[in-house]
Amino acid sequence: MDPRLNWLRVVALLAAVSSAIAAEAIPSNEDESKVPSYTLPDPLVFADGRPVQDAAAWRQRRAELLELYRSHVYGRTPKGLPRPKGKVLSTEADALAGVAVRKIVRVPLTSDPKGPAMDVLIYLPKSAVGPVPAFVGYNFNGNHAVTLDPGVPLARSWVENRKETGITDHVANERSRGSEASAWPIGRILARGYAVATIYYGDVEADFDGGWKTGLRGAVAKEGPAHVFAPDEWGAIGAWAWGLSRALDHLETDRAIDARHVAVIGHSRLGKTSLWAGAQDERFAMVVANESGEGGAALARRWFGETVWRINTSFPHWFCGRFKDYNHDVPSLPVDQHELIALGAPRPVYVASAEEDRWADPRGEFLATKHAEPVYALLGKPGLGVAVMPPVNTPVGGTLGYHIRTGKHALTAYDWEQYLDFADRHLKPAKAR
Ligand code: GTR
Repeated sequence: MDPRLNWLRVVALLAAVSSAIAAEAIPSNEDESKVPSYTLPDPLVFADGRPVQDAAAWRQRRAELLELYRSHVYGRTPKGLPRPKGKVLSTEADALAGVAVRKIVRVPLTSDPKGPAMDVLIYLPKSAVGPVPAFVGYNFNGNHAVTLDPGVPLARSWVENRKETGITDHVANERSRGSEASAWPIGRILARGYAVATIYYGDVEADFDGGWKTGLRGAVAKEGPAHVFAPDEWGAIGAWAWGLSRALDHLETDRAIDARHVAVIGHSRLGKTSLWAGAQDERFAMVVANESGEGGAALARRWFGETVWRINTSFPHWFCGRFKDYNHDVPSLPVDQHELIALGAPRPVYVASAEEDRWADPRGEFLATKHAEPVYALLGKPGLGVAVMPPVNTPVGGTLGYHIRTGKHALTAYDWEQYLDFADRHLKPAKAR
């Protein structure tokens, strides 16, 4: 036989083996003893090895890190996107049994009047005497799901079918009204002196692979739904993060809101989104990531809970194409998530976990926050103030905050109480506390 044929066989066999390895699932792990040793990239060392020794150098390193996140993890937001003004659709001076002012604002996301637009639901404490600090964040099921307030219209965009909401045809219905209210204790937030603004994330892009075709990313792509994404173009998290900044643009125009003191908050995939929004847009005065897990606050290099392979396989639309190159090679990622938290510096960032939410890797979330501390220290800010992970239900922190509470994966009243306390320390003038 022609010896070249044998060589061809060997090459073909090697190719088959390597693609089999590449396709191999990286299962989740919930055994701490199996977590491999790893070396984290140092946020205070430039890619070329120079140390970051002062605040001015940190600004440059910050730009370098943002660029790494854009090209390897979340993708790049297209330049020069239009930012049309929001339009107040309605104002109710006597909402929520008289304790709130409710506003509903439609913010177009493109210059096409028929293009995607998001509805921002705002509640302000009626008793406020001046502009109030605010929390802004996405909800999962529609603005009507965060409250029983009948004045909030049902979401107009595609919604997930869920048993709890009784939705079976991707169209919001009355039964789903209030279904997410436990994650949004609006009365309590207002009573503590904050406004709350929330948006249905599906207004920006429906959360499924292909949802982009009818969302913001499809609307701004030159070829529309026929667009083929380059490896560093934005994923859904990038698009959602962009929407949060557009919500802040609107809040800046509302005199009832102290727009210099707005916290961006999100749970789970929306916590990943709030971290990325806060990293890019320094107008957010505080960032809260509730149980944001893989691709959020959890260290990717720890093999615990969800893996990079797993998240890219289950949710191929969330991150940029290049992130998939790391499915089987996480140690080569040029960043890890402590650096995403550090991009919040010197602003307050709160990361939270839940004991039973092992999928999100609570220890990995704590450690990422801990490893962001050197950047805060360089900028003269206290970090967590603890050396080891605190016990459950014991919030800790200075400019970085952290807690792990008992219970499951959810945004709860307990979590909000900690965020409100943290916000009192960071977003309110001392005399107002
Ligand atoms: C899970 C996903 C997590 C987290 C969560 C959520 O299925 O694996 O990364 O984002 O969804 O958003 O609730």
